[in-house]
Amino acid sequence: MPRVTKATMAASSASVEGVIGPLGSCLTKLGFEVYPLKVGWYNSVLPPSFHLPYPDDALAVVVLSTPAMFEQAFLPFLEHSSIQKPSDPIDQCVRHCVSTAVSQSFPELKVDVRFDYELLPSRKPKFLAQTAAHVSGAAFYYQQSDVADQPWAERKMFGVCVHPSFGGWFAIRALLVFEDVTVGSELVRPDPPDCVASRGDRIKLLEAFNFHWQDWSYRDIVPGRQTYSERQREYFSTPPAQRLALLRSWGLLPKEEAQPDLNPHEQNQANGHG
Ligand code: B12
Repeated sequence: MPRVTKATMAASSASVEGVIGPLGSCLTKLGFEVYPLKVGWYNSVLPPSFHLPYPDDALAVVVLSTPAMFEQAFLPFLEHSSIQKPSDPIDQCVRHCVSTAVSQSFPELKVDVRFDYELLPSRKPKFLAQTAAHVSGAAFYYQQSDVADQPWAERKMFGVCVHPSFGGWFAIRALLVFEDVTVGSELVRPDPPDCVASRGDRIKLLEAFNFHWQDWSYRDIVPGRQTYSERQREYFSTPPAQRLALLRSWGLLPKEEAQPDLNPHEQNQANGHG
């Protein structure tokens, strides 16, 4: 396992590769992707109430789960770890994978690890996952304002990110901020691939995400290189309260595991973080 210390970080003049390399080598094989960004790119598109409290040139990394995460990380995690009540099993797996990768690769660095489901005391999300994915170049965030002559009158439409390889078959899981790592002009802000370019397709995407998200058609707005397996689809289409029973029926949990309390995102939607 490659380890990065403050000393090696200084020697490599805090290279982005010095962070992305070790993180990627831990997390890619588990079905995650990692994308670097500068805190300033994120803060510059958000109002102060959502800002990360770090300098503009601090390095951050956004972590996505791809369709492979379910088979490569989640199912093995269930076999080797015991699920802790009350939190969601996928959240526990992601936390385990990301925290292990960070502590093993960067034992001496201060890293602020924020997960998609975590809230601040103000009840705001700890980071806006879609904004982070967009400014890192990982996945274009299609928002209402990206549609000219909107057909929805005054209605608020939630935006959605589309990944160039996985369409909507992915999730945005975590943001890591490397407080000790300052990045200079070597990191250039990439434009995310605009894979839903026409007004008509953007309308179709936002309507699918807002009005029919349960049928998952928004995920197929562009053809994905890989989508969720049958088993993964069955898991995510099962209401969260019944997922432990499903895992038990697959023989992946001992019989006596109790039901989890659900996080607010899941309570509202009864759907989970698929
Ligand atoms: C709260 C929440 C919900 C709430 C409210 C939704 C919302 N968007 O507000 C509810 C419960 C309704 C919900 C539902 C769902 N959600 Co939800 N949800 C979240 C959560 C936790 C926070 C979103 C939030 O509060 N945003 C705050 C608002 C104000 O942000 P905003 O609208 O983006 O506005 C900001 C930007 O516009 C930015 N901005 C301004 N100008 C510019 C310019 C640029 C260029 C950029 C980039 C940004 C930018 O400034 C604004 C803030 O001032 C995120 C995870 C996370 N931590 O971010 C997941 C998340 C958005 N949800 C997700 C999903 C998939 C869903 C569901 C399909 C259910 C599911 N889990 O399968 C449904 C579908 C939505 C629907 N039709 O109801 C995914 C979306 C993935 C994607 N591909 O985009 C996320 C990212 C979770 C994840 N782990 O991947 N969700």
